[in-house]
Amino acid sequence: MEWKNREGYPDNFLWGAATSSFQIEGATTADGKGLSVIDVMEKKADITDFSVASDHYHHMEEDVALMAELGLKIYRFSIAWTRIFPEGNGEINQKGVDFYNRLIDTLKKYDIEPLVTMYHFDYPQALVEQYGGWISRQSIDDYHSYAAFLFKTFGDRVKYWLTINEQDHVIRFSSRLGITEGSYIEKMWLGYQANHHMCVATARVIETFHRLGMKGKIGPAVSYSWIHPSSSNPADVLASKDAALIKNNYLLDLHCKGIYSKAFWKYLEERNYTPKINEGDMELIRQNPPTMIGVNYYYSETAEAFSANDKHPIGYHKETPLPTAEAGIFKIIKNPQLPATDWGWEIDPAGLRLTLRELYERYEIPLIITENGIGAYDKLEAGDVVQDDYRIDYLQKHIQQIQLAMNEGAEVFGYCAWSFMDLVSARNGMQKRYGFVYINREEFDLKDLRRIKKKSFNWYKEVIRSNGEKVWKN
Ligand code: BGP
Repeated sequence: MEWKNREGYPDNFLWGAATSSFQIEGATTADGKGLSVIDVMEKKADITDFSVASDHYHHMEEDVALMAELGLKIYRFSIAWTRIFPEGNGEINQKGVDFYNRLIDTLKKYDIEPLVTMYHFDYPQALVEQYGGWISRQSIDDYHSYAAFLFKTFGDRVKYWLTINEQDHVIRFSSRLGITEGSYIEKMWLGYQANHHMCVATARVIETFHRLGMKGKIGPAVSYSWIHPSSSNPADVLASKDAALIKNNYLLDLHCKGIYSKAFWKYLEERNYTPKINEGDMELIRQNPPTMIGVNYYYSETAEAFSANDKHPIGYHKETPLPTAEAGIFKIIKNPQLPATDWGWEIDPAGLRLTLRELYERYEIPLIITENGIGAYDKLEAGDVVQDDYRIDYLQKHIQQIQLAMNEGAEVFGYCAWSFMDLVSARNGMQKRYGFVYINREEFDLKDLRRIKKKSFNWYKEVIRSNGEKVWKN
């Protein structure tokens, strides 16, 4: 719809930016930290010097001062489980606890609300070695003990908690579960078992959150790409709906409604992916829905129908990290209407508006955008200048669409751009930069790790100062 009148952002809207521990902290083995599955994986991949990342561990005060200069109201970061429990369970590492206490206190000093992700891909490697990690039910207890410790230790200052980041990605990238062997089908089945355990674990953690009388909000951070049909052919429309179910909606149906929808369960059955569900699991999940949903949105996708045939029977898939095709359901194709980033992610601000409306209409739970941004090959020019106009353009158009979705009834209470500073991309090393702050290093040449404000830094500062009005002006 187009509107004659536009309502502004509410005064208490939480303008923010996000990062995650393994992507910025570095210091992967400092002060007693244990190894995570990501540490092990990145070491093998060897595409960047990951052990230093943006060296936030040693620049924390300087980085938070820059956040304050930017005017952030909220900062999303994750706690590295293995800094707190190096083995995933058992002994606590006080130095890890001290680091996050310092970070939270520094944020509070500047009146920046901490938004804590408890687990952002960096699962303790030791738990994989002890019992297979998330594929064992034991994982539920260990995640719960870790989360309860965080509530008791930091809950006096932290109001907003994200349980698990992008659970769907964790199960589809089997290396993030610590699984290195097995066929695609075996890995998918294990993934859905892990997925079930994560849902039960999340519900237990939310139950404890309420039992401890914690103030604030809690919920998962999900990745969501809006899925358009490739044409008005009803077969393509059905393909887009089914793709949305399998890639996105199944997970929030579980977290928010406590159900495996009928179509999704049949999908799992036909592929032999069905997880083992214990008595009481679904009831526990149903009784403990999240009180907020974190939305990570970068791009939309476009699906067309993909009929099963002899060559591609039902269950066929390409061996790609995320499903881009499943015979008998859908195939993701390029959308000729949309521009794309250097990595082929299709830029679609209206897709974010559609996502927010869809999620709020489906679940009626308050939303916060926990990631949104553009990865690019930024160039540092003479005089410490980074002219990232493409980033300003991307963020401006997305922030406009959020406001429109809110005008149309979606309850959104905050926005965290990805990312506050340059960090190691989850898949593409340091060359793919996202931040408002440039970190002066290359993949292996660590240079001086100097912090440099990009053009987008000053622009976003003005967005926050004007409570969003800036995005409607050039
Ligand atoms: C999300 C992750 C982030 C971040 C982002 C961008 O999936 O939650 O950690 O990395 O995607 O992805 P990438 O770094 O692969 O460009």
